[in-house]
Amino acid sequence: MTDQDSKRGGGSEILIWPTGRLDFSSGCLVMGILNVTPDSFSDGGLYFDADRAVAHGLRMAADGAAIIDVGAESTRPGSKPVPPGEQIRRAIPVISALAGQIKVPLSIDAHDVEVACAAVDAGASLINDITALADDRMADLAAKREVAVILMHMQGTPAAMQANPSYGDVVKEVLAFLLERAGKAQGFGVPRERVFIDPGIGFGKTMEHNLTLLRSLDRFVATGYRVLVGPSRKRFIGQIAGREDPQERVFGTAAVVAHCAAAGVSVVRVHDVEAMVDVVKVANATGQNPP
Ligand code: HH2
Repeated sequence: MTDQDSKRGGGSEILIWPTGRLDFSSGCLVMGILNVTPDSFSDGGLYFDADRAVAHGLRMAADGAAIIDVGAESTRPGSKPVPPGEQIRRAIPVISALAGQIKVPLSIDAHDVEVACAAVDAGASLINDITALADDRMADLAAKREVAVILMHMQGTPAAMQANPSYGDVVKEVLAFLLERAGKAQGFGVPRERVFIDPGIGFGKTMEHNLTLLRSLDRFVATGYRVLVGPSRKRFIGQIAGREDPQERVFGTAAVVAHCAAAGVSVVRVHDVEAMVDVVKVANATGQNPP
């Protein structure tokens, strides 16, 4: 492991696993968001049609996304669960089509094991689980099917998580939870380097909690696990910049993305791939973790 690796966490610069490959040698990478939903908080309905979703996925790959994260259920504050069968109906045709056309690893944003399993069958190489393997069957699936996992912290459930988020020490509690779940993943047989941890910006967190976590990213990176952060167009950015419309939060998102890259984060999950690929390239070159 080089010095640079230890700063960014996760071990060797190129991660190769049976179902995917990611090259971290230049620093932070961009994950493009593909929401095949009618109601996501910032792009709901735009890619609900499968053909439009596939076209957007191809566009993001051409724009430099290193991973494309397909989600079929909005988890915005106040959202209600979407039945697994409906998520499968939305996501799987899109994953199958993209898997047949591009080499960019695909991830499934799901916490239902049925959905994740169908996505892996269709060609997904990462499972992005906002419940961080709450379901043992998800941990077993990830291990047996040799995919990578993204473990996100959330306090409560999307329906009520923003009602009254409360922590004693937010960084300590989020870190302890993620380390426990990373241990669970490894206990089921997912190799350590295939485990990503994510503080879960906006998931049961006030603006102050989000900012405290973002200011403490070095402590997440220091765990040695690769860190993923999903700040894109989120409400705290709107509150700081005075932008009500999520689509107007692109510059604010860029500031957070540059901060993440400089802090040693391995992957940022974003909507605006073309712009954020530029941001990350420049931040990688000028920040604490130059190529
Ligand atoms: N944020 C969202 C969804 N999935 N996954 C991870 N690992 N980290 C995140 O921060 C994260 C996530 C919410 O954003 P979005 O998908 O744009 O909205 P919606 O849930 O309304 O579809």
